[in-house]
Amino acid sequence: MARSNDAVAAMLQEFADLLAISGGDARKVRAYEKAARAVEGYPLEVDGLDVKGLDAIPAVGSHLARKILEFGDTGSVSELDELRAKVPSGLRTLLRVPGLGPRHALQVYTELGITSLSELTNALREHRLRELRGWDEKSEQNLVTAIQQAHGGAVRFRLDVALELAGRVLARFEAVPGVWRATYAGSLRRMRDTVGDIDLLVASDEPAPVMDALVAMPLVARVLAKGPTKTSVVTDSGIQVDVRVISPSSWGAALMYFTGSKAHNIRVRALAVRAGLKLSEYGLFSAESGELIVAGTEEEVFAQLGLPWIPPVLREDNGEVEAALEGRLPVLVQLGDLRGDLHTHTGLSDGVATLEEMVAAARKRGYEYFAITDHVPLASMRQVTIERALAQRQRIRELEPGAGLTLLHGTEVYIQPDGSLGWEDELLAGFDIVVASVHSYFEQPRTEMTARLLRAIEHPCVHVIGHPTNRGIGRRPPVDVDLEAMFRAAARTGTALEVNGFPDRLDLDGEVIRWAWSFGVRFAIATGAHAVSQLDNVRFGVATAQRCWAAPGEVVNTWPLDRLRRFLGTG
Ligand code: DGT
Ligand code: CA
Ligand code: CA
Ligand code: ZN
Repeated sequence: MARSNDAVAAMLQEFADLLAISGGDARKVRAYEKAARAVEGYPLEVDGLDVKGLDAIPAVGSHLARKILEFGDTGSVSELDELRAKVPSGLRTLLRVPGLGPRHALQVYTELGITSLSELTNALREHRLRELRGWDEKSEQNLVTAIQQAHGGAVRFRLDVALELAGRVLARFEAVPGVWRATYAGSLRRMRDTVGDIDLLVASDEPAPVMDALVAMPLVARVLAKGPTKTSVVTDSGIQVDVRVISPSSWGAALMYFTGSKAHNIRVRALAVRAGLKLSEYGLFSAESGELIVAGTEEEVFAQLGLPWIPPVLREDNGEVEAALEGRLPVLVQLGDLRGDLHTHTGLSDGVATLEEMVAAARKRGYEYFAITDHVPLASMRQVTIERALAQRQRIRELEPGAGLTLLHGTEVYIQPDGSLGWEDELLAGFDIVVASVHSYFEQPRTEMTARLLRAIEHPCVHVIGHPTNRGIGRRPPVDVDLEAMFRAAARTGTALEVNGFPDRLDLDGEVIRWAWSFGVRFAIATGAHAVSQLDNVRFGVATAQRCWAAPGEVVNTWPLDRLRRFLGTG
């Protein structure tokens, strides 16, 4: 695959777009566009061509040939860099949106203040573009389709997918000579529910071999830009990866900067300014003398600003900087605080592992207790009759003495459209733990959905509401429910709300948890695992709870068994 041609074509296309946006000559814009297409389709690798060879490409004259050579030699083009500097970064981001084009990018940027793909998709969802001059319902829909096609239906990517991909690229970097450290930053390090792109940071005094290793990786589908300090590629799964190579001496400052969030960075930089300092990705400097004060580790930079180290999950400008200044950063729930999983499945319902396998895996994780909560009948599933559930209970009781942990025999019941649970109360009362969740009729109107969930919450046998809003990341919006009414009922009845760690759920999610917390709601961080490997998803549940400052005490499965049993009414 002629990858250098793609990179040059992307460079020329960016040139054309930036020229168009900054009011450049229309003929010149077209010339760059034509050259981009010609290079893309040219049978020879442009990397190996001299001026004469480049000149021979249709639509490429000696002027553009020199630009292409400069790009090949330095990884960048000075005239393009100047153009980039003139165009705000938000607007440049929009230029990369498929199907938008420079003219419309400028329009939505100036008229709607949109600076990112996610803001654009929100505006599309709210039908705000069709209000603009020259737009209508049809052109709006065309853009939606173009974005969906380019992004395989999802504009942002699942945390687990991004994490796995980042791990593969970082493993490659660690094998490059001269690399001192390599890690992920950006929204991935902050463990946001989804990531827009992956930001990787590499500490090395020799950037070139790192960038070469990256673009040579088979998983790279397209090189967007390749330079000595920053390279951006798109992988075969459609995720963009931005790689920055920085000097090991500025590791801490660079990690802080590229971890973000942008809003958090702005807040921290303002603190620096007030202290007569200047903070950048290169370090913390004296504003007056320009002398470097500190840059090596995040802890040092924070300390010089009078702050404790702030965990990345909190860096969203949600008051964490103020809290840090006042010494009241929360004690966050940690993975190690969890004593057990309260929502798991086996082959009795739709899981793929046996009861014995799940229990052995739970023990290996060091859990003190473990709940098996197979589903109850659903048309599309093998029936879990009460006989089979009771047989499972018997096996659990037999297994428990040698299991090395306490086993809870639970069930996950489906909340029917009217809020009933489909099982007799006497049967439900026989389970150690009952998780109730909505698995159908997601489209119910708000009043009905609220009444439905409230009835389940108020049911005396229900201990936990599973994945309470039922959103499916990239596939289904949350149900329409009066959250406040749900929180009040959960707090009043002592029903825990689940923080489901499955990466396409993460439900409840960050903002919602923080709000629920103010009502005194208790949470259960659980996986709903259907396989041994999925027990690992608990870490995403923990990160989700951490993002909204959850402390261990609020999470029922950090409690010792006797306290949990009292909560479940079985102690
Ligand atoms: P994403 O990719 O949409 O999930 O979110 P982030 O937070 O990873 O954003 P991204 O990839 O655009 O940038 C990574 C980090 O780099 C961001 O969190 C903060 C830092 N950063 C990037 N551009 C700027 C900027 O213009 N100003 C400041 N202060 N920080 C920036
Ligand atoms: Ca990012
Ligand atoms: Ca990025
Ligand atoms: Zn489940």
